Amino acid sequence: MGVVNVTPDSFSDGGLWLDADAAAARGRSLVADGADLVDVGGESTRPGAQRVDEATELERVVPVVRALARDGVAVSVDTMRASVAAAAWDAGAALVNDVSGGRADPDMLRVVADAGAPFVVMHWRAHSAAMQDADHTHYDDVVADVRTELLLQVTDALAAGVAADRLVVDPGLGFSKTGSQNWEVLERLGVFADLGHPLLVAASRKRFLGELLASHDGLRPAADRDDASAAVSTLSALAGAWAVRVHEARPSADAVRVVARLRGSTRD
Ligand code: PMM
Repeated sequence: MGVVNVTPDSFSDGGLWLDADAAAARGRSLVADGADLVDVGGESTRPGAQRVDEATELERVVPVVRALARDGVAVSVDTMRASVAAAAWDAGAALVNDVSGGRADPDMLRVVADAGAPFVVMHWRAHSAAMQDADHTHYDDVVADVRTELLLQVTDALAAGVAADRLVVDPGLGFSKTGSQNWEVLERLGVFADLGHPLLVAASRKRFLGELLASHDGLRPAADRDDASAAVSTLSALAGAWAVRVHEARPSADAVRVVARLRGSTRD
């Protein structure tokens, strides 16, 4: 899953793809580099980010989804808003990726269920402005607690009528998690791969990688975290992930192919 953030302020690629034509071109180039899906988002969820209004989000996302879908690209829409999910679905999106896993908008699960859309349920506790507060990053055991809370979100999605075979789960690296909590989740990814739904892992360019790679100049800048991101893609694939969400597709697409070859799911 390649990322196109149509935002001025995403930490990873903010401002690069604000123009719809540039964003669609970026999506096509991610596909050329090996992405099977392109994730289009119009709202930054970086820690501390304020919400964008609905009209702006629609204006950013829908033309890009439509252009890519028209070209035959499988598009996921990264949104917490039911109205944006519905408009993107109508414009040809193939999947709804909601970082709140149905928690932020009371209409989201119904819209997804009615559309019959595949749906990513990400572990989520709070909006970006508050998600890194001490009370939102407290866990007794981060892996066990995230698993329990994610299963509750899955239960709610099923109760709202989303079909079990349409659900993808995601532990939400960096969302209400400290750096060391992200590493604990990565160490035990198998717990999430065993939940009975495809697993999506989204570590690409995140701060905990910048911290790992920091030098005396400070954090490694976001755009220089792609090698480490591909390393996480390798370990995610080894742990049984269905997809990895990344900003540069080729290193991760190659890593996934290496793992698939070792696992015997591809042949020479
Ligand atoms: N992270 C971001 C955005 N969307 N979607 C899913 N499913 N999982 C994530 O962890 C996730 C996401 C934030 O990263 P970005 O600003 O680079 O897009």
